[in-house]
Amino acid sequence: MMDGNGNIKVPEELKAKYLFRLPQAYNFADYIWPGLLMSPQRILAIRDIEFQPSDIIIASYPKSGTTWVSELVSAIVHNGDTEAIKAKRQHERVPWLELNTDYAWVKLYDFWQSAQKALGYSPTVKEEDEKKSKPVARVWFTHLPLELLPKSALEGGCRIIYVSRNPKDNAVSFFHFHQMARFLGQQTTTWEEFFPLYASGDIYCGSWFEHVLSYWTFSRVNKHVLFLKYEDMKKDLSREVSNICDFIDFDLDNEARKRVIHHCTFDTMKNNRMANREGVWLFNQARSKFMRKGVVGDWKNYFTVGQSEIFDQLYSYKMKGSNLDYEFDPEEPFEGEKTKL
Ligand code: PPS
Repeated sequence: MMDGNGNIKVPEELKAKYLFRLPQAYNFADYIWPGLLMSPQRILAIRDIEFQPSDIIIASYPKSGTTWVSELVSAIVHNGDTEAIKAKRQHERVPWLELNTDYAWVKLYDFWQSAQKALGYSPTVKEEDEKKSKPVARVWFTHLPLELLPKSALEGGCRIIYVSRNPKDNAVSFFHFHQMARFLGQQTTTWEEFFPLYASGDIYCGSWFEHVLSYWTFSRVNKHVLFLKYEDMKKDLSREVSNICDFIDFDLDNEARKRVIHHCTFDTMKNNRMANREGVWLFNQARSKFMRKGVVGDWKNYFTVGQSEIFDQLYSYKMKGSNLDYEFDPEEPFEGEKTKL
């Protein structure tokens, strides 16, 4: 399946089927984009955003732990005031950088959200509490490939936290995501169809290898970029919280730190409507939960022996010389996050 240059050949009709199933799909800068959310105009316009040094961008290939890191960073910059952040949905605290906010449906959604607050169906924050819990930094998340990041971010104008995940678990999570994300067409694509598309990178956000390796190389020569791995966070969340705090020069006292860690465990986040994307129109959680399993090693339930062998070959080829490697198997059963306090 892989040629001598590390390319995976995907039948043309499979690629066409994927594009057909992706609502308003278009090609821009050599990537496939879901037209329900993003426009070339928006992607070009954000190239010129001027960031402040305290701003933080959380970047990732989709399904790598973006929401997890977003909740962690949001909790940290709110000084561990987890009660305050429970009163606001994550996307209000950590917006999606490349989302085209000019679309009528986005405006309608914002209006609906405000109406829910006004009618008391959704928590509201009192003005005095809003002031008290003001975050010390602005935070966004993005799935943009490195070369499309705003220029000011590339030039060190803000901090970037990149989170990555082993590509086998990432593929499985992305497969389920395609079934529930309305903007990806709630695709009924089978795993057999999805696997070659993922391996070749003929999908939204392109190749995992290109995305991750470009940010990895960038992080090694730029002090304003922190590179994280999902598997490290599963192993020792406390250590990664310290890592993030050091990176953004922020001190959390011990109590605040405990609160942040508890607030960001899989079970707490799964049951927190403000973090689990419940009620967000973009996702049909009746098909698959956003907070699905949150484990390392779920790929074993999907990859056939043959697919695993092909992927291992591809992985060795693409990652060679990068000095970057991932854990694919949990060392011990992951019954819950190790939260060394
Ligand atoms: S997205 O749509 O790209 O923003 O998705 P993303 O947030 O990057 O990834 C979603 C996966 O991350 C898992 N997740 C977590 N795992 C462990 N602990 C916590 N707290 C946590 N929060 C989110 C989520 O369950 C998705 O992985 P899967 O494997 O599908 O369960």
